[in-house]
Amino acid sequence: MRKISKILTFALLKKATSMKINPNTKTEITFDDFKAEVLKDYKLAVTSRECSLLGRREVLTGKAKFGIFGDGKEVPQIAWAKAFENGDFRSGYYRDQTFMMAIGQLTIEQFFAGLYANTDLKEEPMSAGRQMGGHFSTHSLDENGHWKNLTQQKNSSADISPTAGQMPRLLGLAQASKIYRNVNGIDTTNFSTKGNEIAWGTIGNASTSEGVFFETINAAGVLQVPMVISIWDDEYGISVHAKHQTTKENISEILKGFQRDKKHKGYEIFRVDGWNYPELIDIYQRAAQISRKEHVPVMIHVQELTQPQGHSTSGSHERYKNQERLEWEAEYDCNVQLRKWMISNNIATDEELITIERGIKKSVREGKKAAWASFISPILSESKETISLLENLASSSPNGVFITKLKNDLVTIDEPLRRDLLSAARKALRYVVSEDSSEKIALQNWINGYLDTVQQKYSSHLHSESDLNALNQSEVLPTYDSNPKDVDGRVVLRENFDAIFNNYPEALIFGEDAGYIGDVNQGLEGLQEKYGELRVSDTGIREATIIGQGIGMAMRGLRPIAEIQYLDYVMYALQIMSDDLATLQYRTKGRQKAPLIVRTRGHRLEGIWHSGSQMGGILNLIRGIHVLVPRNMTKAAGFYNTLLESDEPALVVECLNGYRLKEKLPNNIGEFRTPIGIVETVREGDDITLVSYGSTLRLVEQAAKELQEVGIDAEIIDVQSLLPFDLNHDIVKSIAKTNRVMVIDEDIKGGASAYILNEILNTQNAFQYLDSQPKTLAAKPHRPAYGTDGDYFSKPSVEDIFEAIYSVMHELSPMDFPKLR
Ligand SMILES: Cc1ncc(C[n+]2csc(CCOP(=O)(O)OP(=O)(O)O)c2C)c(N)n1
Ligand SMILES: [Mg+2]
Repeated sequence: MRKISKILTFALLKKATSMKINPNTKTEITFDDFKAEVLKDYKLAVTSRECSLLGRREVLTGKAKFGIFGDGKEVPQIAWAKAFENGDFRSGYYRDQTFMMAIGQLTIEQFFAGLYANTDLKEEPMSAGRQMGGHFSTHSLDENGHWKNLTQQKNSSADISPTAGQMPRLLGLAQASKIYRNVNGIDTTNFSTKGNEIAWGTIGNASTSEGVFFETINAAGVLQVPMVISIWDDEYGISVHAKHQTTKENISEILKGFQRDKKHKGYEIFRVDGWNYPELIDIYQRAAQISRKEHVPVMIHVQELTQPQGHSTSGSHERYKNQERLEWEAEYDCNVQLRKWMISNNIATDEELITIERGIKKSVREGKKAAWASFISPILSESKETISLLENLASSSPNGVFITKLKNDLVTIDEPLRRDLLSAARKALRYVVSEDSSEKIALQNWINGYLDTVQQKYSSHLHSESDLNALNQSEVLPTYDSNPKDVDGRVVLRENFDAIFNNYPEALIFGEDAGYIGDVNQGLEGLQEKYGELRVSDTGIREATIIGQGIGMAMRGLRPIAEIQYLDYVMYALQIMSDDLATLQYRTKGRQKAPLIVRTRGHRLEGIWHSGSQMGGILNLIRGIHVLVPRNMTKAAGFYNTLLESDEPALVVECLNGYRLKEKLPNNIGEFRTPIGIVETVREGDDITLVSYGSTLRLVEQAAKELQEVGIDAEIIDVQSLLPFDLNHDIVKSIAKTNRVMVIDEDIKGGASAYILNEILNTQNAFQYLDSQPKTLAAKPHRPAYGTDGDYFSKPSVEDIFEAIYSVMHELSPMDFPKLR
């Protein structure tokens, strides 16, 4: 009875809040109301379970490719959903289908549409078939890519598959509430009601072994943000038992030190059995209250959960769970326990529940059928079209029998995929390659049109397609007084950041040493004092969660600038940039965005870990994020100004050795904008085109001066923006004039220089203009050694650049340019 009275208290509260009555007002509710609420919960638990069971069958019979489901975790998710309010955010993983159903964001049909990979966003709103089922999201953006009002809906950030990858972002989603509550002047309309929103995380027990889990837990404790993390503990991570995963086999036990006490801020930690419905409801209510009101992080360790069908469709758990465990799981299955509890508390009889369960089985089957029909029917009608085109072609071609065979093969496929249609149509064209007919033209047109449409279903939205995308931002040149001041480069940056924080109340910057001392190179000097510790902040040394803070806050309408102290340490953050930030627009088909600016500094300085230029790796891994490599601080400041007007994420690499170099101070600070994807010709010449970027560019400029002295006239192009690359194809225009090209950088050979050369040769078709072999000049394959000589013998020097270019000219004209050595 104690437990029931807690539930009644909860139900009272819920009624009171949903009726917008002061929750303190006592409102009588009847046992019938209470019963109805529990029955509703049970129905949802059974519906979700039926989806899992039927989902698995859909995979085993071949209709879907892979399935990973939320069976065995239904009841805690229902308890959680009761505490989840409008404006709140989820950052979770593939077990959360019941929760998504409970907040009204996943229907039976949508569940199956996800399994079938329906590419229609209306049918499959999670990712339009881009992600495997079980990866959930809600729409933060409308069809134009503009913010919806997130305070009036229940939100889920889009899941990713890497275990614990949801954790860094969770931190930022929670921190946004803290910013909205405490920073004045931000327009909160679409994003926050006084910072009352909780960011709710979920993670599997085994995934807590990941480094980013611990990093996030620590950071949220330090930051004191409204984050509630639920650990779904079923003792396993696929086949690997907790004894191999977690010290003492118990995550909340070992995290006890995070518990807050009278002297220290920290976490509130709860432990609860996942089959205990009343207890779960009580704990989730308490967790929400603490976190929402006090902005205290909460951890809920939900133990004794099960996996009725094993981990996923790719194996059976009987292989690694013993009989005793399997029997225990059958008994402590949370749905089974809820059912028992209902009967013993006179909420329903066994017979009533059997009737309910039967009804649910039927409706899930119907939902599944409807989902399949809406998946297959457009393809069937496209298939009819293909078949008729092939029939027409066959009847008009001497090779008709072969085409008819292709057509007949297609006809025999009852449930064709688009690949089947295209494959047949494209093969058929080969039989009529030397024929002329209107039927052939019709098929060609159909293939081209179909490819255009279908390709988009898979390839759109790598970047923002809204009117705010970065490429829509036009250039504004810096302007200068007649006698401009020469200042250190870092002063240009600092003045510009000052203007940014002044102009954009929602902008904030954080990173190691970014706060109190104003970053290691003083680009933020004095700005914490001016804008406060919440907007210009120091963080712990934890690159992955610095990025996570940025992703989460950007997803809630803020404009974070996450600082990674040195380019070399982007490596710690690269996984989350690659898996989460870079894929966000793509994996939601443009329904979520995180316009995060990642600021870092790199290239030549000293030693292995302070002069990295691992651009090739970065370029390969973060497609979806713009990669900008300004040659000086004015260019860098211009990039920040452009990015803040756009809705896209970017990595800006400032030149580490450029902060003390003199630059003229523009008089339109905060306003000038460096365009993205546009190269700049910094020196004109006729003999060879030199393509470079960042710190190396200064060396190339020096070499060009020296080359001029021996009669070689080099044109220099600063790429500035590696991703996107030279959208106007200006480099090929230069090569058309010089007929020679060399790409020079300080990455290893085969890294960014190879990427650049590929763009020049394959995208810009420069080969037709070349009179000499196109060349790259890059660094040695080892890491750069320390010291001036270390640099000289590791990366291209002015002499290396000079000689490389000279030797191209020597090959061309040995008489004019005799061998140097
Ligand atoms: C980084 C990474 N490593 C490995 C995997 C493969 N994998 C997927 S789920 C999983 C087990 C996760 O177990 P747990 O966190 O306990 O969640 P559960 O599935 O038990 O709910 C593994 C190893 C992955 N997705 N990501
Ligand atoms: Mg597990």
